[in-house]
Amino acid sequence: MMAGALACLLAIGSSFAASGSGSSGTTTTVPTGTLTVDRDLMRVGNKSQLTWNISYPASNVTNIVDIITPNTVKPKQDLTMKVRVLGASFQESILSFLPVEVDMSKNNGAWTRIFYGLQSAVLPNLVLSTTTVKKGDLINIGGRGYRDGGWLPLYNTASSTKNLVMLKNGDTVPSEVPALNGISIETFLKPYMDTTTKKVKIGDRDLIYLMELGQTDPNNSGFDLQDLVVLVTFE
Ligand SMILES: [Ca+2]
Repeated sequence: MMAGALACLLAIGSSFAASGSGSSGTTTTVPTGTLTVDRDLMRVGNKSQLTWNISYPASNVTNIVDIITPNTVKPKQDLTMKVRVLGASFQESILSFLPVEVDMSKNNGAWTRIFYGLQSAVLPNLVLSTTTVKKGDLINIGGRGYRDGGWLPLYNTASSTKNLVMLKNGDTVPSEVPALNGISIETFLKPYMDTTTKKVKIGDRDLIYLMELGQTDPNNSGFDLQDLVVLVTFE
């Protein structure tokens, strides 16, 4: 009886190990956990109680990159980084859009422009930048808007600011984003937010950057973190 139970446990353990290591690449970790039996010895005819406690590895972008506070990305391995702009809804009025810029910096070097233009120039499926990043590189993303003849501040992941929020799959959408009430969320943001659970819906190798370009006061109704939205994917 006891020998049969043990053989069963070993078989379960090895099948978990096989599926864990074979799924995708080198970063997947094997599920871990414990199976316990409620007694060491048993008479024939009695039943034992098995307790299961298994943790499956979270499929998450932090398996392949570290996040250095505030929001600098540091790859754990060599990767290809692709940048898309999902939306650039920086507006002067309801009908008049203003230009925005998206910049990238590697290893604290100069900012390089990835995108410049209006919402009408945004093609969310188009990869605007494909960059090879190496293990240990420091990757920062920034954005700014152009208004009244000049550039507003460049909000970026290297400095602490409420104007830029970087989120991964499953993160809770910040309360400033109108996804929380589901009314004034921008159409371009809808596919990436679950308005019921208030969580981010992106791939497990993606990061989404939400930027407020025009307002500086989070309590202002115009502070909605959807003036500029960028999606970064690591492959
Ligand atoms: Ca805004």
